[in-house]
Amino acid sequence: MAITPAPRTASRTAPPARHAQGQSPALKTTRMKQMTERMTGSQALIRALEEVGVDTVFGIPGGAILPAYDPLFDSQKIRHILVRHEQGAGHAAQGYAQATGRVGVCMATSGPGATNLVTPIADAYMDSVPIVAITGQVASGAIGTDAFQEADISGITMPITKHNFLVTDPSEIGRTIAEAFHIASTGRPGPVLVDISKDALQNETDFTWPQPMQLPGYRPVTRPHAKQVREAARLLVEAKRPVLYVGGGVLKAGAADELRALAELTGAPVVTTLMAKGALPDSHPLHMGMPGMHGSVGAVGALQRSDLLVTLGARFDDRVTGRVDSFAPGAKVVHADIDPAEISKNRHADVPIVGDARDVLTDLVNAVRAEHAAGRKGDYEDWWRQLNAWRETYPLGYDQPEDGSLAPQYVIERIGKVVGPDALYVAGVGQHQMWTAQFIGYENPGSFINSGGLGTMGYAVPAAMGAKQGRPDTPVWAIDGDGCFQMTNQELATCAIEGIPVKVAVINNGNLGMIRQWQTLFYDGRYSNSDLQSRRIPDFVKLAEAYGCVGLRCDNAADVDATIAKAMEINDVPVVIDFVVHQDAMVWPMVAAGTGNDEIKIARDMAPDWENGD
Ligand SMILES: Cc1ncc(C[n+]2csc(CCOP(=O)(O)OP(=O)(O)O)c2C)c(N)n1
Ligand SMILES: [Mg+2]
Repeated sequence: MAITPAPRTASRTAPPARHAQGQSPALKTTRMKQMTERMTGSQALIRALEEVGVDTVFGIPGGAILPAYDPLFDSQKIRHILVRHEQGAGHAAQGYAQATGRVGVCMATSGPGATNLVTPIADAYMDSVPIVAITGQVASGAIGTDAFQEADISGITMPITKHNFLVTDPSEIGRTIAEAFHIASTGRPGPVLVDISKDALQNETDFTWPQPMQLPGYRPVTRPHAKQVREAARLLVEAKRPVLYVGGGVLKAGAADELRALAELTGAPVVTTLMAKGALPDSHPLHMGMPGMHGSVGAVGALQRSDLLVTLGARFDDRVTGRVDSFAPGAKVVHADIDPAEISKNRHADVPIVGDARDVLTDLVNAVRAEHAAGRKGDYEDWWRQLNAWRETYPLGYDQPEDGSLAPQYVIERIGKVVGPDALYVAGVGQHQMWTAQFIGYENPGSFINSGGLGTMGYAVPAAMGAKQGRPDTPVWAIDGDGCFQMTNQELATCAIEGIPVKVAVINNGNLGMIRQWQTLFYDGRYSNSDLQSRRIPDFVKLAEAYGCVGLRCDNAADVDATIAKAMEINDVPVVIDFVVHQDAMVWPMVAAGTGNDEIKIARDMAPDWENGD
């Protein structure tokens, strides 16, 4: 096999490179002597997981996977974290993967255990997160008979996994694990499911390691085409209004340093999507902010008026483009992505580049240098005059509630300031997620973890647990909504018992706030089923205490900093802060769903004056 991902050295601030596990065991075969030992399929599974470097598995046992839990009990290398719901195991594996750059692992039994993993698997697929999900399956002879706890999980997850396996022969377990980790972590990362029948776990086999992989059709292209890169560099120096449109692929490739080098070399403005926050420090002068539905006017305006989008590891998601037919109408497009299927999927690429973002950026920097050496340099002065005018006229901001109650944006802004940029921030889905993207201030790559593509409520607590398990020395703050928190807060029990001291700031507006915002704007204020009354029930402080955590409450601006500081002092148990905030705060700016980016509003019925600064 010739699948050799370019070895990476982690940059100072980036999470460790993502190939720590599953390093081409096939290649080692030629150099190392194979060892063979007689053992059960279950023992083979645990041994293979140890061999690929797994140190943590999140899961819950059940009948079909039970054989695997027996040798797992003896493993000196793998810590199993017993979660309270399999969805928690899946999101924890995602959080672990996002925080460390390594493959996250979750495990569940057949039927309901496996189907509870469907949401995190779909989430990992949408956000290209490398996880391996291991599920028990009913015995091979019973497959297809509607046996107790049978669900066709490989069929169910076919469209939401990068690849999946059904293993019924114990001799295939080792190789399958090697392949699963390799596929999850190379090329465009993603979830891989390994479903193993109970008899395959119970029966004996000759376990050999290393295992030669059999993936003849799988050869991700990582090296970009030199001619395409030169063409991109030529367009960049000729452009008058270029934008570096940066997506999560840049973070996954550990390419933040290379991005900064390209930005500073060219002087081109940068926008970072929700999945790319921190790829360039928010404070960097070339950073125009986040584009999209709740992006800054400067970032959205930059894309709309651009004459060249240099798209790096981004996928023209509808939340970024708005109506795609009116998106960046005057721009040529350079589109670099590791996944050829992304290129020209939503927007035609004039210059397609298939490759790893880090390699693309390195080559692009060299190609631009060559252009400069030949006397061709971009002149973006007029462009910056316009960009700066937008930035100065329409900074991100918010109003303080008139009744003296707490502004949710203020709480989040203060968490960012008091806790600082070296922490990891994990968000749920809703208004609080958008404010967490807008108001924390990210200075480091990988410091914001959230569910971007699928938008899964309930993501934050278990993902924060996984992130903290992966990076125990880093403070991990979940910023969650009261609605989201009620979906997965049972993992606080896991955190308390397993010694994973996350902080959870519940932005408690009492409502499904994002739903309420849409009902205010588009449904005449008819608040159908969006009022959770969660400032009354449940009592989040008591709930936290019931779970063995410290519970704090804060409902006024004067106490916000002290409450955050108090939470920072507690590091032996998880802390939950119930921030009781105003229910009518809204996320601005906003591009309403189904409209074009030019119709962005900075407040209700208020549009920016685009010509400002011309
Ligand atoms: C699992 C799931 N169900 C429903 C939704 C639709 N949805 C998106 S945001 C939202 C409200 C979230 O409420 P809360 O967690 O309180 O956050 P807030 O918007 O109030 O900050 C809902 C219901 C979703 N994204 N995910
Ligand atoms: Mg809410």
